[in-house]
Amino acid sequence: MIVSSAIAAREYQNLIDGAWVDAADGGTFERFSPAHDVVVGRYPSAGVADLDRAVAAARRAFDEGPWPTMPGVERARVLGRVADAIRAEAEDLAYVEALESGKPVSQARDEVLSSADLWEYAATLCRHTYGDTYNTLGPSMFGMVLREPVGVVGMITPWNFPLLIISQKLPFALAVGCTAVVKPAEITPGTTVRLAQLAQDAGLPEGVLNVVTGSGRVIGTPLAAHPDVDMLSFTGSTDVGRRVIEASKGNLKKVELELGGKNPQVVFADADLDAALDAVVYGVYFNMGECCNSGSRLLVERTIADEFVERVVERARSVPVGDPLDPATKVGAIATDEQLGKITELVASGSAEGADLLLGGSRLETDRGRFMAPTVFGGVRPTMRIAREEIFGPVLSVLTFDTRDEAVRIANSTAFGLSAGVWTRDLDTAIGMSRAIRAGTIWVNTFLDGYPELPFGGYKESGIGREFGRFSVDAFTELKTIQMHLGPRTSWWMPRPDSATR
Ligand code: TXE
Repeated sequence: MIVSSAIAAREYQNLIDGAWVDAADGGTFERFSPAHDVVVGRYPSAGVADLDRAVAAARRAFDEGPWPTMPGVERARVLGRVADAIRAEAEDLAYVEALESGKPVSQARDEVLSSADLWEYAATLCRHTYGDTYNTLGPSMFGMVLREPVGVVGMITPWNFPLLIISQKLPFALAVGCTAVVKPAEITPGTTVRLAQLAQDAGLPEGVLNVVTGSGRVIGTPLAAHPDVDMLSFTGSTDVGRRVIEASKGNLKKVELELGGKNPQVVFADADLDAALDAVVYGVYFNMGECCNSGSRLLVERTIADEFVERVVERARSVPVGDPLDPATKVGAIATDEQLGKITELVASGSAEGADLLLGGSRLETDRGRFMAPTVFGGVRPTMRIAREEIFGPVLSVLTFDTRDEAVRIANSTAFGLSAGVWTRDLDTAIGMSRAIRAGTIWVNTFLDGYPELPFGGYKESGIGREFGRFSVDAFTELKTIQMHLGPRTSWWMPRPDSATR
């Protein structure tokens, strides 16, 4: 395995009220590369005092403006400049992302460009957010519904797609005039801090965007609980999502959650099996399986199961695992020891519950870093932990079905409902499955595509609300109803002066 050398640590600060600052108590923490075991970033370890200052800045920037009332065209220009800046810095952002997360740099590059696309799309919403009017309430009443920014939005993001996930939230909130306090995952804060620099350079007014780096427990929970924060947008694990809801109850803030998944790819015998094979392998090993949309369950029709699974194992065996900085790598390092521990514990549970380990199953022997072998389990039953729990690693659980109804039952048999893939050439099966699977996104004869225009989010325990697209505006806005009376108003009980004289 190639292991890159000469990787230098970078120093970062927090952005609070337009100024780059250290933590008030001077505390710092380090992030190391999970592939190379060297320090790649040093960050302020923000505490509650830093968080309070960040929230106060966002509050002032919202209450006193000018951002929320600025003409949409001006906000659009700022967001457009951020998109251009992300593209201009794509190589460096991808490098930082690959080093901190362990993901292949080629994939990180794609994500950076997709992030720019999200900013560019959100810029269009600055000029295209509007309410409603009611001209049907009678001659003396006119009804208007305004969309107003919800206010200060707290954003807590995870480590698996740091720049992409903040770009699913932040530009959409900014587009409608919100201000923000962002807490990136302590494992991968680099690109979020860099993004804040680009946004500042693009002309975002002071205090509109504040970024604080630190632990979820120390500043994440207080951010979720903060009385001056109007909304919380969270992406991460379902467990922490529950804790965030708990913490947010004090001021009943709006909460939007993107959580885990245990997503099935359902392969019918009539499908284009070569295409399905490629997408199954890609769907589960992309981003080392550290992906809420990971296609971690393969549901395959029994008549083709033996041969198809044999081909999946064969293909999975040849997936290039290695140094994230090597352009040929498709599967990089696992983000943390804790995550690797969770993966190996769940793999052990699969064997203990009687599933057949067909490939992998253990950590790879390397001089440095933490790498997991692509793993496939056959003979999985829906009740096993590896069929129900999000592993967040390169582990595929294969289940078989005989009928479409059985496929639906198995697909819907977890607490999650984020996404699913359906592989068939039959229109009835494609539409029937798409309707029957309870998940926020269904891919038919494709997997893991995403467009800024199309909403994304989960059913059941996969989340609350939707990101992307024009629907994301719903989350970051409040509706205000204005009822306007026209002409003389009929009094409650007093006769009008003019009518008394008649
Ligand atoms: O996520 P967390 P972790 C899942 C995945 C993974 C597991 C743990 O299964 O194995 O989560 O990963 C902040 N109050 N996903 O621990 O803890 C934290 O600092 C407020 C799925 O990294 O959910 C980070 O910024 N905030 C997911 C963010 O929450 C808290 C992506 C997410 O971290 C907090 C990532 C607290 N008490 C992990 N504790 C997906 N579906 O995409 C932590 N945080």
